[in-house]
Amino acid sequence: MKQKILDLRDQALASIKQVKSVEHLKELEVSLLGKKGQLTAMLKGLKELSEADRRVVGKMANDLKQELAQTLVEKEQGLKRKASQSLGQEFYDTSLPGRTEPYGHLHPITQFIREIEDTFLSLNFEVAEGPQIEDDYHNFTALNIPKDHPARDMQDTLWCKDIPYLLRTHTSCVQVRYMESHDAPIRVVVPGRVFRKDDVDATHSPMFHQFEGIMVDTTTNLSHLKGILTIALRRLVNNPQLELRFRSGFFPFVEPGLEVDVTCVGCEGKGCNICKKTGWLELLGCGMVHPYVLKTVGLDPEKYQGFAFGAGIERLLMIKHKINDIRLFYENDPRFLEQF
Ligand code: FA5
Repeated sequence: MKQKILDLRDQALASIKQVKSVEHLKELEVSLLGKKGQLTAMLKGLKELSEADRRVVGKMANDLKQELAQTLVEKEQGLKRKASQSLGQEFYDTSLPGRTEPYGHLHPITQFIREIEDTFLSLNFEVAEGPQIEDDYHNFTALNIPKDHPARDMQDTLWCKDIPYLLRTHTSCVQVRYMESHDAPIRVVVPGRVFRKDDVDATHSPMFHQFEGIMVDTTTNLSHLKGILTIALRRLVNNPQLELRFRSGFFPFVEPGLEVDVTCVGCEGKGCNICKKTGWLELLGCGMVHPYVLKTVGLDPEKYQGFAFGAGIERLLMIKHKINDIRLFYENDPRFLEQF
């Protein structure tokens, strides 16, 4: 019996080695290990042996059964691998549904900058941009904020190390650059990134975006400023009833100067943490361009006058979509971004 098992092992392993297709392998498996297979027949014959022989021979037969089963599995994998290699490519199932990549889209701030540009283009403004790394002259001095003037403290500045440049604290420096290189009449809007050493909270970030508007002509006046701002802001937040509050404010580069607030998104004007209990959110600074600035850029203040404004883009988007924390714009959480 022992010899028979050894013979069967030699013959089975040799046959498995010679098989060339999975179909033949399956037939061989049945003839060896199936219900009527050779090894199964041998196992049935064990009962005729003495108990001592049965233990030894039984173990040999069971070991062989395991060895053959393992060899058959490996042979099958080898045959399949060879078949797919001979096709010259990995096997793939053409009936599976196709995989699609998730689509990306523009960040909500970029989308909104484009809406701002479209809105002002439709009001006959041009779009301009300027450098984010600025010099002291364009960010401060030309805007009537000389060195050591306390108004410099209104915008805590990030200065470059060892070189006389700074990260622009507002987009107003592009007013100066634009007027230096263009004659009146001027109508231009300037969206862009600005930087301040501000602490972070629900409505403040050290990096944020502003859009600056400037219009200069011989008769441009405050009523034009109020009209243009009201039309543009209502259109941008998609709310024809948006309430604007104009109150006086100080900026050295405008005279008179104004600040514009809109109803708080968090509480609809009742007072909450976002608006520091005032019911209003500060949105922008504006006013009539100071004669000093006009003179500095080479425009005659006796002939020309104009308005300028500078608004926080994130603040306006927060108002539009009732977003109560500015930090959401910078965290890049897809659950937030996918809503735009
Ligand atoms: C200015 O930056 C002036 N350059 C605006 C101006 C332009 C006045 C032209 C007159 C004529 P202010 O510092 O107030 O002003 O900032 C303007 C707006 O930017 C604010 O009303 C607010 O909406 C937004 N803002 C200011 N600081 C932050 C901040 N840290 N995070 C987010 N938004 C801010």
